[in-house]
Formats: sequence, C-alpha cells, structure tokens
Amino acid sequence: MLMPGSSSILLGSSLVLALAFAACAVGQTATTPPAPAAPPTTQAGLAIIATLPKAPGFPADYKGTAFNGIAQEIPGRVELENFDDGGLNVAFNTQHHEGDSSGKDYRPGVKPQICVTNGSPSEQDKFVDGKRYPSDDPKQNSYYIGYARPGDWVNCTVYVKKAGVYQVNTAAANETKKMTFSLTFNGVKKADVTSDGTGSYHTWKLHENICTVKLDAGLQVMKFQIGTEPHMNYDYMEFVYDEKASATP
Ligand SMILES: [Ca+2]
Repeated sequence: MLMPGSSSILLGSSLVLALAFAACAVGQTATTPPAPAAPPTTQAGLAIIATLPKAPGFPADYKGTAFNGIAQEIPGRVELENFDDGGLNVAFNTQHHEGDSSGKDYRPGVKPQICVTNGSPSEQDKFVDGKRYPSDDPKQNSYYIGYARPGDWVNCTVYVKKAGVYQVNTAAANETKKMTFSLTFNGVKKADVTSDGTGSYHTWKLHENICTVKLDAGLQVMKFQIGTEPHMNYDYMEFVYDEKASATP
C-alpha cells in the first residue's frame, strides 16, 4: 500500500548517509577540504521546505502547503492523492468533493473523492490486458483520485532536484476512450495532453512518455488538471530525467 510521503524514505536514507559521511570526515588532516554541507532535505517537513530554493515564478501568494509537510520529489513519482493541504479552491477543485468513497479515510477534511484500488468485490481494478492493477500482489493497492470531472484540478508542491527535460509516465482509467489533462508548474502550462482512454473506470493503462516537460530546479507548485473528458481516475505522475534531451540546448 502506498503511504503518504513514502517517497521521503530515500531522502531519509540520503540524510543518514550524508551525516555518516560528515562523521567520517572528523579526524582527517587539516589539508582535506571540508565536506560540502548536506543538501537541504524535505524529510523534516515544513521548516526544512522553507530552506529549499524556490524555482522561478513560485506563486508568492499561494496559501497551500505540501501534504504532511513533505514536498514530492522530481525525478520520481508524484502521487496525486497527496495533493497539497489548503482546501477547496486553494489546493484542489473538484465537482465531486462530497460523498462516500473507498479511500475516504486516507486523509481528513473536504477533498476530492479518494479511492483505493480493488476496494470491494465489485470494484476490481485491472490493466487493459486483464492483470490486476497495480500488481498481482493482493496486498498491494494504490490510492487514487476518482470520479474526476472536466476542469477538476489538484496542486502538488514538488521539489525538482535537477533542472532539465523529464519524460512523464502515468497510469489512468477513463470512462471514455479519450483522455485529456494538463500539467502546469508555477503558473506556466508545460503540457497539454490528449491520449487514448480505457473506456472503463476500473480498467487502467500505463502511459509511458505520454509527454515531456522542461523544468527548472527548485520548489514549485504543480497543477494537474483534467481536460474535457469526464470521469477519469488518476493515480500518479512519474517524472523520469531525460539525459539526452536535457543536454540539448
Ligand atoms: Ca496514487
């Protein structure tokens, strides 16, 4: 099961390694250059996020805050159900923020309808080839935002560790055979996607390299917004650094 802020585990490990490295540096000769300061980390929450450099255009008047105080990292997977805290019209907008759903206990407060895959015998989630989504492991489920309607959006505070071009992978299930969404970073639309939908909102498809985005480094607000197509279930956006494209001026 995906837990809130699970991507921070690696960060914690990095911090431990960095501290271990710093400890190892003690006792070395005076001619050894001092070890560089450990990079800022999102692990400890908002106080540390405040130390992260903001990317150009970070909205100074933004009232939302990272879910659980932990920015989601790029490269990596941005879990869309881990949208920012701050509430309706600040951190998200949805026409379906009331009512029951299988993942409603994932986080408190008014929110888009959060669901969990394979939440009931009548809601079995599968890939288009019939295999269980997200995996064959019956213990592994995935939280996602369900019942999304045209125009719905969520904001996720993200920390881009390295500027460059990123390929985007995603997994989605769609009521119709068409899927449309956009990605905006710090108020600049970076991708406007039209792709094929699965035609069933419990049938999922992995979309690899569905679009590319060129990103600055630093803290920014990513807005994921549904386009014109109704009833989309969305799980995550995964950003993979593209070395070759990033090296091209
Ligand atoms: Ca998810």
